[in-house]
Amino acid sequence: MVKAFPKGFFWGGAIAANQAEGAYNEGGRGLVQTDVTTGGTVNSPRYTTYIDKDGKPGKAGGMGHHARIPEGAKYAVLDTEYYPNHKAVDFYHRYKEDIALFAEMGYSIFRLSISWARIFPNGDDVEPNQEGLDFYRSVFEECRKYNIEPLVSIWHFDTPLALEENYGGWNNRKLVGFYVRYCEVIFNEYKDLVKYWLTFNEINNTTMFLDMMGNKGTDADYQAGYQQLHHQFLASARAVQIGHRINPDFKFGNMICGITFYPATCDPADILANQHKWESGIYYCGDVQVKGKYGTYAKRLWKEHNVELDIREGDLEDLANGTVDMYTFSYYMSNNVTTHDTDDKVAGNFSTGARNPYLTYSDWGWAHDPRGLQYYLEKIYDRYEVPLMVVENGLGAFDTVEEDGSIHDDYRIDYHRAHIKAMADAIDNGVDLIAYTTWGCIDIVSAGTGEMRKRYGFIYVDMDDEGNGTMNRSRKDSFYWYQKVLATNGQSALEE
Ligand code: P53
Repeated sequence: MVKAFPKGFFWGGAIAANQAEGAYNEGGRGLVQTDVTTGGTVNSPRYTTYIDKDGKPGKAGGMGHHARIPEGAKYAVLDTEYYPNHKAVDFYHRYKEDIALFAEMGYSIFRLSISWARIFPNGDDVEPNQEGLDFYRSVFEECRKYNIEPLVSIWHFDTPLALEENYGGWNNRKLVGFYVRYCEVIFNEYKDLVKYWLTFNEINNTTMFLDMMGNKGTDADYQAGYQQLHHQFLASARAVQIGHRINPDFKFGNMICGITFYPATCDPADILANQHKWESGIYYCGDVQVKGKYGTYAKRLWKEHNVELDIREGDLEDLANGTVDMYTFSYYMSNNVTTHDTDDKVAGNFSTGARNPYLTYSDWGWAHDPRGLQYYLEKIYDRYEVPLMVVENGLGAFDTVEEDGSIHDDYRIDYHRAHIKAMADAIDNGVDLIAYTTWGCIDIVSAGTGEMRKRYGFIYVDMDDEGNGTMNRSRKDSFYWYQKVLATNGQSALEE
């Protein structure tokens, strides 16, 4: 049988508000954590900036909720620093031009996120911010104009900063209520424009990375991480229930950072360690959100780190009643798990473990592993049997602009072609895969490093790591290649 993508398969691309929009202090928007996060590189971290209790500026290593600012300090934007997310690539003002380019490529779906702080600038405001609501209405209408289905992430690492400061972020159960209120507002507002929603982007990152990248999470880190996740699971489950009442046609997805883990050797201890990494890193969140209950191994995980979860009456019923309709995930790479000491380690941002001799690695240390995508798809589909979406996949790479302005990014084309073939193989093996949205269909600010030069787009944006450039958009070779793939429902990639 000839392999093919099913009729009506969704093809498109994905971005996130804080990495693309810019306009960080326009339209009544409140601050989020990336607004106080500097740029970094593959070898140097991003920093979170603050003013300490004595009024002295400072910066703490790490980003998002992993950054630890001193007691009594307040997050602050400092004059001495450059913050790449402030301008990002100005999608806020250029969305019409960008969506027209996506339509030219032939998108049938476009994944973007709503910035919570545009709707509720402080998170706990009584009334939503009308300018924020109008902005996304206009973006969704623009998509509809071209028959592009919006796929909307409700949270993409961007809790309003005021909720972090005044409530302690997701450590606080009150966040569940604030999130659900935000969801109710956007569901009612966009119920005729948006059908597909993702509740939390890469929800599993909070605990999955605690024992990766050289991290050694303490019991306190795990306690906090698992409690934050419990609150997010509840928030997601309640949002799903409310959403289905507001519009029974809504389809909800979870969203998992999908790393395929392999045992580095056939030592049974490695096989087991790998199985346990799947449980703690990948299944833990998927099981709650898709099956509606904590996994069989969850108690062991909590015990291992002396975690005492605050689970209240009714919580488990909420989780059971708020399961998602589809499983969605990002996929960039695989990782090797081993109990053995090894000198041959991968060092890159967000990739760790023993080097896999069968794979090549990107300039940022991410393994190029299309078979790992097929493996992930088949394993996950067999576990849950709900429709799957690959909502992020791409290659962060340096691009060179030729004198005539062209950009020959064959490496990116090769990366996507191989992953598209792997998806077709998984479909051939019975997997119900319904969508593919490539990451950063347009160049945007890297989440991990804050760089512009780690480019993922099929559309180039003229802008460097210090914010210099015209921000003009241009088409890379991959743009024309993907256009052909979409025009043939994937066939041209399978035949190359
Ligand atoms: P950047 C870690 C590992 C895999 C994916 O990442 C990850 C992360 C966290 O950065 O994040 C997703 O930009 C995330 C996007 C992000 C994209 O992968 O660090 O959902 O926001 O931009 C690529 O190269």
